[in-house]
Amino acid sequence: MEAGGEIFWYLFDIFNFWAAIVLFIVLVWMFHHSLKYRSKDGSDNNIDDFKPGVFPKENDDLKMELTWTIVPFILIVYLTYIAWGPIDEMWSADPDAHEIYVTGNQWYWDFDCDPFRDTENAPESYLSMENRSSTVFYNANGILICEISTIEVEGQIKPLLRVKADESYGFLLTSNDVTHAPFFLDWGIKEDTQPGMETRLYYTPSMDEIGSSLLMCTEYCGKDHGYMTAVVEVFE
Ligand SMILES: [Cu+2]
Repeated sequence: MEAGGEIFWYLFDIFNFWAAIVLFIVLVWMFHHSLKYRSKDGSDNNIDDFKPGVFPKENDDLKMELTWTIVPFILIVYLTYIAWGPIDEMWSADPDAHEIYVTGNQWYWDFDCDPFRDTENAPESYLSMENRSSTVFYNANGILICEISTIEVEGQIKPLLRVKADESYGFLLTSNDVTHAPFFLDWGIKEDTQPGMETRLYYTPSMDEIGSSLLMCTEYCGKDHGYMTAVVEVFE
């Protein structure tokens, strides 16, 4: 399974590309100057006659100062701008997404597959469904979309959330006590959960992400924060 999704790898490549270019320029500059301006044995090593605390005005170069201020500034603004891409993607509401409720508690996660749990105007056909449940959801064609159970991880029972590849999901997040933050480790997305407030996260797991991965709490929430994990499984 390849973690992170398409947009993550796109950013990873661009950041590496610019990091390599900046590193190359810095190294060439550094070695060139280290060798070119090296003092020779026996030569006067204060050839420019520098005095402590006095800036040598004749060495001033406004053009150069502006260049090394403006060029990195433009690069940083550009990288910051494209880094918003994943945030934009995971916050873009998809009206057709299957909704899954996620509630943080000290110190466990509650998942709920019932897409109309908190909605009074759920369609009549849905409310009358016999097999309506908070732990399993089938779409109108009877295809399994969401399933919640438990799994044993290193001797502890953890929640297991199963979702289908290539289906769009909207995670509706809240908390019953303090701030938590589910981090879908292999999808590279996370968002805070707040008591009395609903936050959202949208994601479509791909076929490349079939398999199990970890969900961790990434907002320190007390004694057992480190054990506040769950398993997320993407199936075909
Ligand atoms: Cu926590």
